[in-house]
Amino acid sequence: MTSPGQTPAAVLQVGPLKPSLQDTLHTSYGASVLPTDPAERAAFLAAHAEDVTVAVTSGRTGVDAALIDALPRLAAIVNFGVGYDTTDVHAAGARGIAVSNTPDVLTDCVADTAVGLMIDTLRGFSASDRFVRAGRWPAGNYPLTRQASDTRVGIIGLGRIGSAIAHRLTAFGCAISYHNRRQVPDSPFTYVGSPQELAAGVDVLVVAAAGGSQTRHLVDAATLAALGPHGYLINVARGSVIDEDALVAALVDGRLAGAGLDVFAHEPEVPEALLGLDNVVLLPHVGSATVQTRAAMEDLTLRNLDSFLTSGELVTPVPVPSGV
Ligand code: 8YV
Repeated sequence: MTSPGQTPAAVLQVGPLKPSLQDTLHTSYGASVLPTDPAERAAFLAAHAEDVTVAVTSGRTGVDAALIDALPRLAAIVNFGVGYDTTDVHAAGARGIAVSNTPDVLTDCVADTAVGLMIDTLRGFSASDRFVRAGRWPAGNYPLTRQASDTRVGIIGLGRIGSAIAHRLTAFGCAISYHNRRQVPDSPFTYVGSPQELAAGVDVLVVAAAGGSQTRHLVDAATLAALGPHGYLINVARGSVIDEDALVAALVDGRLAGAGLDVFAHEPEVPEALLGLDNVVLLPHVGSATVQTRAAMEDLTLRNLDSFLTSGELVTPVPVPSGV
């Protein structure tokens, strides 16, 4: 069904979304779905490109420069997810296209995931669960693990999520330091000038920085070497922030004590070499994946869409570099 005043393809769904969100987009906004097959996509764009004014997407798919180019009347990109690194904000900015995301509503769940991953990785809960299920307990106790409380934790990216992680870990008696694009004014946590320097002084390095070209491989081989054979790496941000090849090599060679990873460089692919390692916890990008948080993200996505369609303003716009 199409709302009055909307052309059939005014709202375009780009990539898969939460099923209830897809249904609402289709039934209440008359949204079309951009085909994935190249020939079908070309035919769709030939017929409807002129009509599309708003694209709704997620961090998984995003709207790239080629698609922005192909949609001459596109005015807004509404992103389900706080991370929008798959959308080309420079191309959007150059055309004056506004972009929104879903900040705040997922902060608690992603921070919970980081802390849970950290404890699981250091204490080996997932691995010891496998140990019990494999019937290995009667043959002897599970090996001793690493205490999580009272560790020194370095956080890369002290934004909303990084700060929520820091506050949680403060209650665990952890000493928190951080590296960020800019030092955070009045932060109770210790600022360190580079990822490598941060890694050298902590037991656990937690990555909570935004993805994208500016943070690509911020955690490189040298930073992993600084973290060292007794150090642990936790990543709830984007796989691109870490040099994944260097990480896999360090874990396989025993140059890192362990890693807890919710995100990967080429999702849903996970490096084969990690699958057999018990000092690594692997999650399928579930940081925000609770019923409550995903409902809140869906609600905020629709509020952005409604607001843009009625007033031309987004509720939670992201900073888009201006083209002029
Ligand atoms: C979602 C996320 O899984 O918000 C983000 O940036 O990574 C997750 O909450 C993702 O956006 C869904 O595509």
